[in-house]
Amino acid sequence: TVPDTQWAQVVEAKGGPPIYKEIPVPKPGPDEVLIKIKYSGVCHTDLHAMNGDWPLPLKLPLVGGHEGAGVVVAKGQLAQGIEIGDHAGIKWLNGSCLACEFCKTADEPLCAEAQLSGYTVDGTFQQYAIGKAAHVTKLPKDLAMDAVAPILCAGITVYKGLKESGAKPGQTVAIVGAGGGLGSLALQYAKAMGLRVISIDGGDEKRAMCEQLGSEAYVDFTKSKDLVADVKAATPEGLGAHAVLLLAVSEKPFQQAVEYARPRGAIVAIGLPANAFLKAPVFETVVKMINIKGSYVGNRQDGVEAIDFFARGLIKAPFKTVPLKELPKVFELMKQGKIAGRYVVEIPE
Ligand code: 8ID
Ligand code: ZN
Ligand code: ZN
Repeated sequence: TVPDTQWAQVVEAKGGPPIYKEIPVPKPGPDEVLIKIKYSGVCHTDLHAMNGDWPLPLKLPLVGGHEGAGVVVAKGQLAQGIEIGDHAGIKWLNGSCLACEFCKTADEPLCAEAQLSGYTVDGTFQQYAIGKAAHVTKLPKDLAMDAVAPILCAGITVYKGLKESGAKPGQTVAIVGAGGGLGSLALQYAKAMGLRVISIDGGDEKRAMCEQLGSEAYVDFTKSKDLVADVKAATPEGLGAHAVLLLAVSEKPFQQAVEYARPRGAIVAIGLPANAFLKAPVFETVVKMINIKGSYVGNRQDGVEAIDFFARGLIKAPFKTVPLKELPKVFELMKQGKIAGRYVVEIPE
């Protein structure tokens, strides 16, 4: 049976920290399910949310978290396609109208009415979380819930970003921020999709992780004297990368990527550093026919496909697990850029 109260990490004011406290268990509406969360990944987006980094209004007080894996324990009368006892994941996109042009054409992340887990509605840093039945991702029961949790945002997002890049098997993708949560998964998806990877990040711990995950080269942005030359030198014939995935929480790479993209290359902006701008020289962008675009999470089918890659054993990214209580420590490490891969919080029983 579902209790009336539960433990949660609650952001009560902009800037945080989250407060570990007891709050009421929410009740699912007609088209919603209630999920008992077992594990939740910690995405840098959760830190941006707490700090109010973006020009998008935030719910306060807020339970953050949007990479939650658990078990369905209650559902509304109109919740279809999912049953009590099913394993399911809550993603960043908690719900959308399902009726607008974007929803009707499989672009539901672009829906003007989109509800966002751990941002406009409470998320997965609590024992019981709500998701719209149409948007939660069913998880095969044999999947480890700790390892699968980061797929629900980081995995889906980088998988979609790689598809949006148009890079083809055998081509080279430069992953900027490869040592972080999205980056470590991007490396795995890229490899599974037949791409060759150059990693860009800082420090030897991240170097070791990237190489272990199959990166062909690692350029350390904290040490390189000429980052553009070093990245180009690592690409076939020194011509530059066919695709660049920008995952860093820093503006500089967003203003540099055109220089090491190959002619006809694609630059996909995914990271969301506060107050940052993309900048590119018009001349080089034109004469190299560079394609610059943004990519935002993924639709429901991207979620199904990203989980399927994981279920087939193709995605094995490192993660560390700590109890939900220790979320503030994870945010502290994240702020300092000290996390190689992902942290997952274990939600108490
Ligand atoms: O749908 C989307 N577009 C989406 C979905 C999910 C997350 C966007 N995001 C955004 C997050 O909000 C965040 O801004 O993607 C960004 C990365 O999220 P993350 O992977 O969860 O963050 P992280 O684990 O802290 O990794 C960031 C990495 O960037 C490196 C850091 O060292 C770290 O490993 N980095 C930085 I900061 N500056 C760099 C630089 N100049 C850099 N790497 C290379 N060059
Ligand atoms: Zn996220
Ligand atoms: Zn819509």
